[in-house]
Formats: sequence, structure tokens, C-alpha cells
Amino acid sequence: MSGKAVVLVTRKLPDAVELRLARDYDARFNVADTVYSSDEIVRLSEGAEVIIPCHTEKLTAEVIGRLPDTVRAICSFSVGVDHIDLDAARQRGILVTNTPEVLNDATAEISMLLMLGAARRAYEGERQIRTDTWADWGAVAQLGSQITGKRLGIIGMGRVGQIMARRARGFDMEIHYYNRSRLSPELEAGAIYHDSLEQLLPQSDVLSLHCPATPESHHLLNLNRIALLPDGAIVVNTARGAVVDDDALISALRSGKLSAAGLDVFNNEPNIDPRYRELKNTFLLPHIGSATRETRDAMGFRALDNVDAIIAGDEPRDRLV
Ligand code: 8YV
Repeated sequence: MSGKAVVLVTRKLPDAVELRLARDYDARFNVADTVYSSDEIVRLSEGAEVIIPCHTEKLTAEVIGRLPDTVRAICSFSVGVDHIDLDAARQRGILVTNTPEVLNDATAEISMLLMLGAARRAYEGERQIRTDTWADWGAVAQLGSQITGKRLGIIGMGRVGQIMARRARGFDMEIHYYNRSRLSPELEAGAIYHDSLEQLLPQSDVLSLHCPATPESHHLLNLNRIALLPDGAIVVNTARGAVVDDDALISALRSGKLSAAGLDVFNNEPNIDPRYRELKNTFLLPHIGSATRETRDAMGFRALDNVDAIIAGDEPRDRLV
């Protein structure tokens, strides 16, 4: 044995990240990149000090309860930690870290893409080209909504929300936001704060979700709240599927109450509600908010910085528990 700490890496990570892992640790890689079952995670954790999971591994209280005593930390390759039962980890004395900040720009870029794609009916246009059904150009064909000068409502004005606001200002959008606490005037940069969702929603021609999935935000966007949005509003979600009530969103997209939605995250990924696929006014991506080469490397290195600190007996930078 190498004498190096054993680290279980549940998914294939970028090459540079795996090289550093192989150099510094006795790393257990997932070469086939399959999603492990709970039983496999427990079995493969035998003797491991650290687990590096992605959001695809559901570390519930039951799974955490069965982890071997050797496991000291879960250093997630993600900023969101809704896949980890933090209370269960706390109770077992297992540290939990995440990878904040490094995916802000990539995620805000996908939010912009979703907003524009949904507003300009990108799915329908792309489909016409790919299926060779583009019959002719038409002055009143394929009309979408212009987002320039419209009002953008942001729920969750954290790091990603603030970058989304900055990018949207480049389109002359008026920024409105709801957050648990009001930002400083410097960070607000002219954005208009609302102290309740009920105040924010009627002001949001486009609504973009940037809040974490927690018990409090579960199905935050429901039928009653969608009713408060202006008719024809657009919903963008790069946060988590759990923030949205699918029945409510689908029914509003069907009725025309909402003109379109741009979604990168879903309930029950990858087995999403199939009704989304049937809607022409959706622009859908498979959870690729952070999927740039730069960001995935940075996420891996950030996770490894946390592992290094824990193994060295130091306080990891991104400790949540
Ligand atoms: C990640 C994400 O790709 O970091 C997050 O919370 O949602 C994604 O951008 C994914 O979670 C990796 O585990």
C-alpha cells in the first residue's frame, strides 16, 4: 500500500484533476463513469477517508448512516449540496465541503443562453433546420419576445444571480430581485430589491431562479406564484428542479400564461417529466450550467484543495458541516 489516504471519486473527473488525485492520494476512480448505487458507494468507501461525489450521488441519511467509520469527509464536486443530508453528516462527525464561486460565470452564461433561447424560440427554429421543415421565411413567422429593456426578476441574488444581473444589464434590462437579505448598494448596482416574492413576481417579464434547493425553496414556483407573473412571462431555471412545481409550470406553458421557459435543471434528472419534451415553448438543456473545461477543472481543484486541507488536519476553505 502507498500509505497515502484513500479517496473515493464517484464519477469520472477532468484529466488534470484525476492526475492530481493519482499523484497525491490512493484514489479510487470510476473509469466507466457509471452512477453508483447506494450499496456500491457504501462498499467502495471501505477504508476511504474522503468521498468526492457529484450531485448524481444521493447521500441520504440512510446512506450516510451506513458509511464506514473511516470516512472523515465528503468533498463534493458541486456548489449545490441538496444531494447530501447535512444533518446526518453532522451527526456522524463527517465534514462536508462544496465548490462555490468557481462556477458562477459558467452558470450565468447558461442562464443568459436559456433566457435568449426561450425568448427567441430557439428550439423551434433549430428543429426546423435539423428536420428540413423550414418552408420559407415569413415576416410574421417565428416571432418571439425581445428581452432588451425588459424587467428581469432574480430569485436568489447570490454570486450567480449577481453575475446574471450584470450580464443582463448589457441588454438594458431593468433588474429586480428577491433575496433573504438586501444587498449593499454597491452589490445591488441599481437592482430593485423586493422583500417578498409576491412583490417581485408582478415586476418580472423574465424570472430567473438562482436560489439553492432547500426545504424552504421546495416548489417555490407554484401555481399561485406563477399567477402573479405578467402574462407571457418567461421562466429560466439553472438552480435546481426541486424549486419548481412541474405540474404548475407545464400547465402555465400550455395555457400561454407563460410564453416560454428555459430549463437546465429538472426534478428527477435525467428522467424528467416527459411533458416538457412535448412543449414547443421550452428550451431545454441537460444540466450543463457548469460544463466548461475551465470551470470543471476549477471545481475539481477546489474540491481537492478541501481534501488536502482535511488530510493535513487543517480547516478546509469551503466547510459547510
Ligand atoms: C455541477 C451544479 O455540474 O455544482 C452544482 O451544484 O449544479 C452543477 O453545475 C454538478 O452539481 C456537479 O456535481
